[in-house]
Amino acid sequence: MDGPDLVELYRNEGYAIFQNAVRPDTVALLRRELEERLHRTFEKYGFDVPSALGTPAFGNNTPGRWAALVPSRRPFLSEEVIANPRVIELLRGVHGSLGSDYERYAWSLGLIGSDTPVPAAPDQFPHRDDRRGCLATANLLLVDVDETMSPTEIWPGSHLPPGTEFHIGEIPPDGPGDLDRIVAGPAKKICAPAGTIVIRDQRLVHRGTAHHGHVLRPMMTFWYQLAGPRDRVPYRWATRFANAARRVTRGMGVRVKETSPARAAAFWHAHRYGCNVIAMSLSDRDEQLEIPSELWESLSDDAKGLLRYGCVDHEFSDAYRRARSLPLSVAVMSEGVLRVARTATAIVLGRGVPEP
Ligand SMILES: O=C(O)CCC(=O)C(=O)O
Repeated sequence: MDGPDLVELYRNEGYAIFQNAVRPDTVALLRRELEERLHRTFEKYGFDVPSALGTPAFGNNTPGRWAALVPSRRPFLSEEVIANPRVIELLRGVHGSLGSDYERYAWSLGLIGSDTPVPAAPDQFPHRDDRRGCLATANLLLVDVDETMSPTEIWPGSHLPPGTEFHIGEIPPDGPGDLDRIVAGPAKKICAPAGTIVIRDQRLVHRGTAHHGHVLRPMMTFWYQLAGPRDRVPYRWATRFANAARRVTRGMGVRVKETSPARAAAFWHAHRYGCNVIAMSLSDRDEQLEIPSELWESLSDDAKGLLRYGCVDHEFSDAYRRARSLPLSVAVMSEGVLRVARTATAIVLGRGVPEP
C-alpha cells in the first residue's frame, strides 16, 4: 500500500501497519536494553523476577502490564525509531489532508516509552487512549507477536462516531452501551514480526490481550500530537511537582501489602497522572529526561521538530517558552494533590481501588 492509500486507511479505519520499519539490529538492541531496565524496575519494587512474571496483579499500568519511559540516548532516541520515515510520511499525509486551517500546526512527539505485559497478564478492558483526534500512538514491536504473545486488539473504524467524516476534534463521550456495541463488531488482533510499527488514532477502541507466552512482550510506544499555535503547556515547576506527586503515589503503592488492590490502584494513579501531565506538556523530555546536546545536534530536522517542546541540556526551548501557561500549571498541580489524597485515603481506609 502506498502513501495516499495509507492516509485513506488511517482516516477511515483509524490505523496503519508498517512491517520491517526498523532494522533487526536496532530492534534487538532496543529489546535487550528495555528488558534490562524492566528487570531493574521489578527488582526496585521488590518483585523477585520469576514471581513477578507469574503474578500478573503487579503492573504500573493495568494488571501485569508495565509502562515505562525510556532515557534520552541511543538506541531509544535514534532517527529510525522516533522519526521513522514511514511514520513521518503518514503523519504528513494526514496533516496535509486536513486543509489550510491546520497550516500552522506541526506534529510533536510527546511520549517516548514502552508497554510490556508479563506472561499471564490478563486481557485489558477495551478503551480509547484519548478522545481527541490530534493524537496518534505508534507502537514498535520488539518481539514477534502471534496470538499467544499478547497482541494488541483493535476495532477498526471505531475512532469516529458512525457516519462522521475524519477530523481531529474531540469525539463525544461514549454513551451507555456504545463501547459494548463497538466491541461486539469485527476486531483485529495485530500479529506481526518484530520491527513492525503500528500507528493508530488515539480515539480508536483497542486493548492489550492476555499474554499466554513465556517471555516478556516489550514494545516501544510513541505519542505524536498535532500541536498548533494555541496549544499551551504547564511551567516546568508544575511538571517537577507532578513528578514528585507521581513518585509519592507510586511509593504508597509499594508500601501496601502485595496482594492489596490498593497497591495496583496506587500504581495506576501514578501512571495515569504521569500520562496526563505528559499529554499536557507536549513532551516527556523534561529535566528528568532532558536530551543531551551532542545527541540533539546529531538529530535530523524532522526529529528536532518533533522534540521541540523538550529540554536540551537544561535549556528551555522557544516552543516551550511561547506555550507555557499559568492556569494549566495550576490544573496540573491540583490534579496531583487530588490523586495523592485519593490514593492515601483509599489506602488508609482500606477501601480498595479508588476512582482512576
Ligand atoms: O500493550 C498493549 O498491547 C496495549 C496497551 C494499551 O492499550 C494501554 O496500556 O493503553
